[in-house]
Amino acid sequence: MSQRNVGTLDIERIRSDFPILEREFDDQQVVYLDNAATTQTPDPVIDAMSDYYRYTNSNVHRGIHHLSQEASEAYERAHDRVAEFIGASGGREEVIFTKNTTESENLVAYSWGLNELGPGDEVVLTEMEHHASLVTWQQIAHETGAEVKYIQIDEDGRLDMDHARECITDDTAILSAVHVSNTLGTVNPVAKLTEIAHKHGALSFIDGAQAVPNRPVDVEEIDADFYAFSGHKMAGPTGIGVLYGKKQLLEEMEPYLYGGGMIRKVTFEDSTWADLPWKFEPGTPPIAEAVGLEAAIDYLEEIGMERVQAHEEELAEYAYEQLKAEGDVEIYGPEPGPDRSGLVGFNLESVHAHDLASIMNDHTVAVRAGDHCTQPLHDKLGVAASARASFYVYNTREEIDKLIDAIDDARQLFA
Ligand code: 7TS
Repeated sequence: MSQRNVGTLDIERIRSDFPILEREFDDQQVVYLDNAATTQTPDPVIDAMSDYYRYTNSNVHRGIHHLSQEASEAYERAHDRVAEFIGASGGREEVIFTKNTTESENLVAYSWGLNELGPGDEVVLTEMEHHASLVTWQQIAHETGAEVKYIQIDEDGRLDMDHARECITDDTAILSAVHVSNTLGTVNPVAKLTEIAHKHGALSFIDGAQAVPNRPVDVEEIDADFYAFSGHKMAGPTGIGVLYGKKQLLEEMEPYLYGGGMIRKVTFEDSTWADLPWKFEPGTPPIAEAVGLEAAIDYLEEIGMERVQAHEEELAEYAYEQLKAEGDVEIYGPEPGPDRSGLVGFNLESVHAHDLASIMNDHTVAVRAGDHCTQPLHDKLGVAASARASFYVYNTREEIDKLIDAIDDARQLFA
């Protein structure tokens, strides 16, 4: 990639790395504003993965032959690269590759939660949790007799921190909080929440699926015990997610998936486990995806995570202002500022979110409509669904103008 502009992003250069953005439907170029669901993949990531399949493909776990050694090295190195990217000083031992954020949540819930929780224990979530965390902890609580509590949100879609202090008590075993809400765009004070949890001897699990893609994240600054995210939301491939965990905790935890690759010694009677992180990575892992994730990190770091964040915040602010100026659009989440990320959830008064998304699709504007896997939060907002525009490094103000045109069209059609 060429040298980028300092301060702002060289958007044309970046867009040229994403061939999919040139796609047209009905002679209109696609306007992709569904990045919170999944981001697009730049050429360097696609190339890294296709080169892997062309020239290196082999199974890992340190086979004797050259190809397996090369594949193993690439796979292991990707763990180091992720550790460095999120500030995990324990290196690869603190980075487990999973399928996605959801699996990372399940790993901790089953491996730690099922063994550690019992009646009298409390799991504290927020009202803005994604189902990945909410449903998972709910089920573990049902199975163990633990109780789930929710930190409320205020009218602006921020966490009520006084309520957080009430909810987190000495009975709290774990706090599981979303770093950035995929529905409200709220950026939560996860370091503060973690500090409160730790004061009460509880662990903290942070869902960073919507944070790691668009802002610098340092898991040790947050002091999170666990932190999870997905490759496909950060210019990387599907099929790979990350669970960061503090080494000592991971060492103490039992695996919850068993099989080859995660063992040290197996007899007919019993088995012992491999070292971290392999203890939690049974079977053939996502090797090409790990190579792709490393390439995605290289790509984002070359742009600079501060600039990724600044670009998204600028677009979110522009979208927020434009939507507000419409007069009949209800916008969810905080006003633009440091605690709002690069996505905007909204509803047009007279039009159902699904109809709105369908009209937008007629304009080749891709947004998401639905409950965004936050049904209880939508219940609280008093709506069944919302529309959501979410931005990434390649989006422009002109694309937001097209979103607004589509809204104007929808209003006329349904008037
Ligand atoms: N946590 C948050 C905050 C998310 O936004 C998502 C996905 C997940 C967890 C689960 O990630 P996965 O990679 O395991 O699927 N969110 C969305 C969304 O907002 N629209 O589609 C997926």
